[in-house]
Amino acid sequence: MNKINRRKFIANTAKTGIALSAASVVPASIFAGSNHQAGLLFTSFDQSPLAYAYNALEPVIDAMTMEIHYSKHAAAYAKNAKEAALAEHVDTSKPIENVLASVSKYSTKMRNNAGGHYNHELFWKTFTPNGAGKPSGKLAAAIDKDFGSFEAFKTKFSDAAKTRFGSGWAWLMVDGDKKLLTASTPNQDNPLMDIAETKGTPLLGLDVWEHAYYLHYQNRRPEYIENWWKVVNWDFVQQRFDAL
Ligand code: MN3
Repeated sequence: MNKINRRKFIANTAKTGIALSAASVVPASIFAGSNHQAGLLFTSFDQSPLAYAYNALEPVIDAMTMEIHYSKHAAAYAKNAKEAALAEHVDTSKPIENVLASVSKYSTKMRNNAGGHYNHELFWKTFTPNGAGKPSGKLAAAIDKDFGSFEAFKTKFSDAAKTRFGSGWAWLMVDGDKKLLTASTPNQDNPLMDIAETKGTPLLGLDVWEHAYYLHYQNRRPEYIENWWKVVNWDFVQQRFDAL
């Protein structure tokens, strides 16, 4: 299924009320091929290397937080997701998105760790030391259309991140009609999961677990959120949007 047909299929599927994520309709051969968009839309069970140094995002995110977050927390999600996959007969050569789309059929260990692994793999890619501060092009136009303005979107997203009680994530996502939405999910859940209240494909996620900010910001989650905008890799977010 090519990109256009896939988009139509997803849109039609959404209209008929059948819940299917983009990933679940994509054959594994696309993921495994050489000319694919694995880094954009599909996620391996393996942890990818970081594209920048642990200290590259300072002062917004300090080096020690990055190191512990990537090499301990996120590494553990990846390891445990693989363990769960082995125990639950999941083919780890296929994108993890397939598991997320039917996560209700799997164990709590799978939900927490496959979710955690996916969320962090996306998270690392949405950072850059040289953030443009805001999107441009088609994504900027879509944000204006669906939220009114970039500032209105920022407020809505930041509110979702600030008001998530306990641990979780805030999301910018698209639904089957490519409409942009914000949402927040508890723990390591995400909008690809069949159990999610608001379903869609995440473009950008913000980790608001204390392990993501406590060393530097302590209890000041709003300050972490406000500073985080400075290191968002809008080029990457736009590429994801364009690839859907
Ligand atoms: Mn985290």
